[in-house]
Amino acid sequence: MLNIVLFGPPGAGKGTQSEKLIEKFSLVHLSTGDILRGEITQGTPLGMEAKKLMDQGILVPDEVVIGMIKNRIEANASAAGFIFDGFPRTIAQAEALDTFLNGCQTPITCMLSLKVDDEELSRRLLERGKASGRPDDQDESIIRRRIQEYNHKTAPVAGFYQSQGKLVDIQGVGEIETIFEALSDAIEARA
Ligand code: B4P
Repeated sequence: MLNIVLFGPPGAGKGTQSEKLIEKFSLVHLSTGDILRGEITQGTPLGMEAKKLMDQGILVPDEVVIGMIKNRIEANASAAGFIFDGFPRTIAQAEALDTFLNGCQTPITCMLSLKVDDEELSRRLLERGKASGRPDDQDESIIRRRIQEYNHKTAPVAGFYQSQGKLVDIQGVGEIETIFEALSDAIEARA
């Protein structure tokens, strides 16, 4: 079973590359950002609470996203594997995921970390914001807040997987297809 964590700052290309990787490796895509936006669209109480934080560029509480991910893994028990996109985003989330997957005897295979500089991230997100209507992509101060949240709470998660020998850095600037090939090679080397 392949369990891949696709990691990187907001706008690094996680969603873009996940779409291609799930097709190539027949994996189930679990994006906490997409799941939360689904809750917002449906107007659920969880979605309403999450929206207040997401619109400001702040992370949603750990217990909310951990519960969502566990439910989705259990609902896809016969999957060939998962791509975790935008999760884990804190050390607490990473520890909870490890405990859960080790209990199922299906540990994380590797973390693929997309490296993109802050200037390029802002450019991509503002560009996406023009078409997507996502409130968190339309304002430079909110984008800066998201990158700050990443540097403060999420970047240390790379060290968590590095200490297990599972971290692989991938250049995230360049042609989408070239980055996809580098990610695919890294997965095949560990499959
Ligand atoms: P996400 O939905 O995960 O948002 P993201 O990080 O901005 O998306 P992503 O990184 O996948 O976008 P992509 O680069 O593919 O999270 C949104 C919010 O939800 C968070 O701020 C937080 O509040 C909350 N949340 C989610 N998960 C959480 C968790 N686990 N814990 C707590 N809170 C959580 O795309 C960006 C743009 O770049 C696209 O337009 C794309 O076309 C473009 N692009 C991609 N690759 C490119 C390339 N190589 N060259 C040029 N452009 C490229």
